[in-house]
This record gives sequence, C-alpha cells and structure tokens, in this order.
Amino acid sequence: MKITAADVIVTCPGRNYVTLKITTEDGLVGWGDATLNGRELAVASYLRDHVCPLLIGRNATRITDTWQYLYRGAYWRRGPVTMTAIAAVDVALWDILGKISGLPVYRLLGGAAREGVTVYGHANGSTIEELLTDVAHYRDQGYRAIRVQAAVPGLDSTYGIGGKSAGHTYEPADGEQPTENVWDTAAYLDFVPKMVAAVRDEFGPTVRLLHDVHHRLSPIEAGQLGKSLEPYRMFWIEDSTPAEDQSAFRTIRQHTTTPLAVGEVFNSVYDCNQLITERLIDYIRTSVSHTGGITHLRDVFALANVYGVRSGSHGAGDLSPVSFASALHLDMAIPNFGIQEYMGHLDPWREVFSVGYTMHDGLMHPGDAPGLGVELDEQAAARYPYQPQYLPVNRLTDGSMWDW
Ligand code: GCO
Ligand code: MG
Repeated sequence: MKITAADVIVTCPGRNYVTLKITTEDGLVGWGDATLNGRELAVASYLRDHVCPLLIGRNATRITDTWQYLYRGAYWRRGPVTMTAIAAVDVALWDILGKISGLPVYRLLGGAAREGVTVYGHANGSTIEELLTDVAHYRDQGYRAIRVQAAVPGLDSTYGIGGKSAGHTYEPADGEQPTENVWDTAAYLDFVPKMVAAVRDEFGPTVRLLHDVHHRLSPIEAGQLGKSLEPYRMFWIEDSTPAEDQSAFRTIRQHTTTPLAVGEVFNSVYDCNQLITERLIDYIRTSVSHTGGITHLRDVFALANVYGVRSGSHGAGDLSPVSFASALHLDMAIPNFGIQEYMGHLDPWREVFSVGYTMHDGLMHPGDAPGLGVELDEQAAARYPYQPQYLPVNRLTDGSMWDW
C-alpha cells in the first residue's frame, strides 16, 4: 500500500502541536506527533522540506525499513529535531498498519501485558497546604501515583507549579522572550524533604510519590537529596542532574537508595545505554515522540528490560494526544512497564483531537479502535494558528545561567 501524501499541520488549541498526516493510496490516514516544545517550526521544516518528499511512493507497511531509511540512510543522525521527525513518521505508519489490519496498535506490539496503564498526575501548590489539597484531589479521582511539587519559600518562581487549567498543570510559556526564573539550591534542598514529609504524614505510606528536580543539582547534591528522602520511600526522583552526563549517575547511586528516573530529553538509545547497562537508574523516561517513535522506543525498553530497568514515559501536555496514545499502546504491551506520566492537555484541545483512551480507577487504556485511536480535525486545527512560545530559562541568584 503506497504512501500518496505526507502533510504537516501546525496548530495551537491550548498549546502548539505539530502533527504529521500520512495518506495512503487507499485513502487511509495515519497521524504522528512531531511536537518539540519551543522549537516546533524546526521539526515542521525538517519534515516538510526534507522527509515528506522521501515518503511519497513508499510502501506504508514497511515500518522498519522506513525507520532505517530515515535514520541509517541519513548521514546526520540523532538529535531532538531529527528524532522527533522520524518519530512522527514511525507513529503514523503504526497507526496506518493498525487501520489496515483492524487492530489497535498494542495488539500489533504483542498484545496486552496488563489490564491497564498506571499513570501519575501532577499535584502542586504555592504552599505545602495548597499542595496537600491538590494531592487529595488526585487521590479522590483514583490516581495511584502522584507527583508532588511546591513553591520553594524565598524564590519568586519554582518549576512545576506553573498554571492550572481544567485540573491540569502546565508550564507558562511566553511569546517574545523566555521567562527568567531564579534558582537557589540551598533553599531547595532544605525545603523538599519537609514538603514530602508533610505529604506522607497526611496521606500515609501507600500512595506512590514522585518528584521532578528538572536537572538542577550536581551529582553530590542529588545524592544528598536522595538520602534525605529515603525515610519517605519515594517512587522516584526524576532528572536530578543534567541528563547528558550519564556517568554522573554513578555518584548519585553511591549515595542513595531513592529510585532514580531520567530520560525525557533523550533522543536515542545512545543517550542512555550506559545508564541502563550499568544499572545506574531504575526508570527510563524517554518519550515516543522524541525518541524516534514506537519502533526505537521499543528497542530502548527491550535493552532496559535485560538490566531490570523499567519504563516511565514522559507524558507532559506539550506532547500531543497522538503521542500520548502511542505511549499508552507501548505501555500496554511491554514486559517492563513501570509507570506513565499523564498531565492531560489544555482546552480547547478536544475541538482538534478526538481520542479513544480512557481512565478508570487510576489505570488508563488506549481503547480498541484500529490504529492509535486518535483523529485530528483539520478544519478545527486551522482555527487555532501557531503562537510563538518559549520554555523558561533559569539563573542563579547571582545572575549565572543555570539549567532549567
Ligand atoms: C515533565 C517535564 C515537563 C517538561 C516539558 C518540557 O516531567 O513532565 O519535566 O514539565 O518541562 O515537557 O517541554
Ligand atoms: Mg520532567
């Protein structure tokens, strides 16, 4: 079945999403998410100008060969722009294969290895009291795992407590220039154990608690944080140091038994092979749409499975519902699933995307429609044109640039 068209749709129903639409000679349509937060148009151009022309006339069902053609066949490999573009093609082809065969993608990947996908939600607050109210809100909705973040006293802004819409948190984004945040490691390391202690005290020993450090600590500081949180038995601490330095995790590991997760900024298995084979982490958090699609992420998780590392895929709201659905399909099928982030999407996203995934009692299911179970309404998408947006940047209190 030949590919006859490949089109890129850029739309902003709440936030910017880049979607690849692949059409076959039989009129089947497959969708892939090509969104790279704050760098959206770079991927749109990579697809439109360099990849889409290569797809016309190719057999839509040769998914592995197309992946190899776009990755191995290109001299310039890896990187977030390239791998997000390849991911969009790959996911759209899995969607088409599902539609051809009449099966949901998770069944093509080997079938359900569990009844549903355990997800974690984002609770936050500008004070610990507000955070406790938000944790109760997630618990009452049936969530079995909750990420906890609260404003660090003395700092004007803190990662993870951004805005809220329709019950979901999101990072505020600015048009003209990025927002500048200020960071103080000492204040943070003093505050976080108190915050987590308050949550444990209120909600007891069984709810799974997670926390995102967002790449701000040195390895030895991350070791200190992990050690200070050991009494509260975290499910994980995420991205405690800048993720490109894999050997840093040896230092963290030597100093704490708190489980470690990292990976939302990774683009290929070569970003995390040392982390996995040396068992330096417990959860690998790569996303379908930034790591070359279902085909490559399945390889990453297969390697992780050999070394006892579990999945914990990124599921932020800046990944589109197409990406989130594809993550759920993979989560259903792999043996070493750990947990899935679920941040939801900002209104009016439902005007543009219709989805088949559902949530019940803290577990999500991708649905049984053929393919991914997600469709995009192009007329609705056209009503929400692209809006330039940046992620924030971060500085220390003396003005030095820092990791955000
Ligand atoms: C998460 C992430 C997000 C990222 C965002 C960047 O754990 O969900 O850290 O909040 O900041 O996806 O684009
Ligand atoms: Mg994160």
